[in-house]
Amino acid sequence: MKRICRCAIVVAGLLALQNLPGPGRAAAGGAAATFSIVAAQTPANGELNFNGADKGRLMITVPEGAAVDLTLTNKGSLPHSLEIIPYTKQLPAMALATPAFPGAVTKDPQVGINKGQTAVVRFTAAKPGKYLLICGFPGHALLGMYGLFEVSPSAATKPSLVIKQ
Ligand SMILES: [Cu+2]
Repeated sequence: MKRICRCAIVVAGLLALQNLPGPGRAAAGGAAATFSIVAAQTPANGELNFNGADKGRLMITVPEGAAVDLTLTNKGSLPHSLEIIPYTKQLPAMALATPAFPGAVTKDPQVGINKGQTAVVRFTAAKPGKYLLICGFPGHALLGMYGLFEVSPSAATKPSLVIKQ
């Protein structure tokens, strides 16, 4: 019985720790939104897809203030990258110089990462609204390598990643 009680205290303590602000977490207590993004997961759209989805069919939603953590893995034969940019119907020819949020871009997005490589992007979703998640390698977003990224004004929104068929 004593043993069980001690375990319960440890578990409660760990749960409390998870809610504390720390590296990669919003100081304001924003939810952690962690997603795995795979460039060229399938051959769809000439491999220009994220998690198999092209042309805005991948949709990520996070609450305002979320500490977003995106891990990009490249399974394709071409270089790929990831950048969050403000929503636009005029897809850019390549990565923008400045992402929508500080840190919301992989290193050297116009060069990208190669097959088998991984890059992590961490940022705070500080402003509600609609954004695009694009591949910044020249030509890829224009050819359909982009998804939608939405920041909900409601802190109660659960982070989600949906692929529209
Ligand atoms: Cu790409």
